[in-house]
Amino acid sequence: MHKLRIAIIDLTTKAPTRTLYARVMNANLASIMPQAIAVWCEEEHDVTFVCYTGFENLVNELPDNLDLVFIGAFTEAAQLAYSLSNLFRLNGAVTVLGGPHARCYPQDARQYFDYVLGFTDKTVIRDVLNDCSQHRPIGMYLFAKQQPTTLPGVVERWKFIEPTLRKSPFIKIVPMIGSLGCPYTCSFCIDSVVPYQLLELDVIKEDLRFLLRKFRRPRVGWHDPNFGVRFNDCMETIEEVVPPDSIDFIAESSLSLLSEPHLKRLKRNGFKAILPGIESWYDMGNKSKTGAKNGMDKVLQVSEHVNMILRYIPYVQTNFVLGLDVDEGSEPFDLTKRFVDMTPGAFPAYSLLSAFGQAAPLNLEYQRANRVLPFPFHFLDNNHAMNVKPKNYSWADFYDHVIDVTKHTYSWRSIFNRLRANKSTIPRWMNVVRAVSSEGFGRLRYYTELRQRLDTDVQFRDYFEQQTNELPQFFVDLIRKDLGPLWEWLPKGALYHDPNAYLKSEIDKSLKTVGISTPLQESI
Ligand code: B12
Ligand code: SF4
Repeated sequence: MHKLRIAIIDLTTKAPTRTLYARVMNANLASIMPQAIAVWCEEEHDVTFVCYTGFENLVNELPDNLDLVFIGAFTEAAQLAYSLSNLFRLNGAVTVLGGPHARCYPQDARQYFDYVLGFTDKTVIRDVLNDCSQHRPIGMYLFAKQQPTTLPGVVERWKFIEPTLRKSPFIKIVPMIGSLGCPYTCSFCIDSVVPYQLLELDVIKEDLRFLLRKFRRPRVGWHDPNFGVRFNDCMETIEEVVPPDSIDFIAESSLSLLSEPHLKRLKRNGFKAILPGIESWYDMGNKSKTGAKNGMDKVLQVSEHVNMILRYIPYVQTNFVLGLDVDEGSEPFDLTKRFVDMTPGAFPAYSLLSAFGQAAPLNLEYQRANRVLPFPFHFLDNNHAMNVKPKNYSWADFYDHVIDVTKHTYSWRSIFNRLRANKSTIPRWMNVVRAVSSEGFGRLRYYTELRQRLDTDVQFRDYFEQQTNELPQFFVDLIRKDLGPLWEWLPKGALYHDPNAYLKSEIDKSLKTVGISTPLQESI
């Protein structure tokens, strides 16, 4: 096989940007897989790797005679990825999409890429490299049967991590991963059906030793879907090679794993930020270790628990999902407000219920009930659109409640309470910045605008009520503005997708197993 000229692009943002927050943070959102794929490709080919943070001019940064371009994208970056694929294909390259968007919406992505990859291991990548040919108009969908059992560690990925972190002026977070999948089964989550597996502990040890040599005080962000499921194994690994509290660690973990003895050990080992998911006051009791407790009882228990976590870990972000089917009336929102008041040190992060294509089996239920709206992918970042019609609220009611809880959370009173409750400098000011930036004040402005339009803009309301599929001009204008010069490369039709593609592909699969040929056979 001749040497291929390969580009690998990791999209950490959905559009070009110039904001200060993006300058400071976007390089810290880099994914592990694009770096891993770069390691695998470089064994035999020429690789140019770019982590796109919204500031780069990709045409200038990449060679112009590329054979193959890999793009890693979240769904929010799908329109950006489609534009880039179009541009590279016109310049003669073959294109490959991987990452959350490819896993969730393969049917749609195949229209714009030659290959779309689901679970990806070295064999899948080798298959792409060996074939490396155009597949148009419909790309090939390739996937491994399961998550990879091994991934290149920091030492091997360093060549790609270093230039990425150079883009971040102050905070530099090295991405690491110790496990894949999750033993819990939260119905809305992409990992609810992926078996838990620990990755090689020896690789992790070697990586941690390496980072201690590279930095005076390294910062590591664990990308495990749920860090610490095999708690003793993870902590023993760290304790064996890292002197107490000499690396700052950040991790997403569930409340059920954060008992007081575990927190003492996390503190001793330098864990500085933890992001537990609370999700709902009426559901997911096993995850938060609240069992059958619901409503105010759960608020009391979780608040006490989070306040205890804050005695050991300086930065805590609590994650909530708004609009779940178990929610009804103002109570869930009022309870969240109570929680914010009772737990002033934690930063609450809200996600609007989103059905990311075929991420979770639960999405089939939404699609069967015709509750999934075709909002362009660009808005599917858990905030700019909720693509599942709420079960127990009208849209206007729902947004009234969302505005209410957002106002309360980012009020000056709550900002001040958070500032007072936190003692360390970075957490204190990080919380203030997040509240007054696009995340707090910005979202409030955006939700207020949506809410007003629901009253005043007929086309807008009809779209939300599924009376029309024609995208309101408001959304088209936002995407055009965000994409800037890349709008020109957005393929025709790429603002629209079939919100029920997952359901159709499942029906097709079941028809195939009984031997009936249907016009849907070309879909996955
Ligand atoms: C760690 C994590 C983060 C971290 C790190 C992000 C990062 N860049 O990797 C942080 C906290 C920064 C983060 C932020 C966000 N996240 Co997040 N995050 C996760 C989490 C928990 C684990 C993902 C992970 O790394 N898994 C380990 C890797 C190895 O496995 P994998 O993701 O399954 O990837 C496999 C394949 O997809 C493929 N692959 C992956 N990438 C690539 C790239 C290429 C080029 C190729 C070929 C293949 C490939 O190979 C892997 C092995 O099989 C998942 C939930 C979950 N349980 O998976 C959510 C998840 C990915 N996040 C999600 C979202 C929505 C977000 C945010 C938009 C949230 C927000 N509102 O800010 C931001 C976006 C950040 C950004 N643009 O970079 C969604 C994505 C849904 C979607 N379709 O887009 C998920 C699925 C959670 C959910 N809601 O269900 N996240
Ligand atoms: S605990 Fe977290 S990672 Fe595990 S299934 Fe639930 S939401 Fe997903």
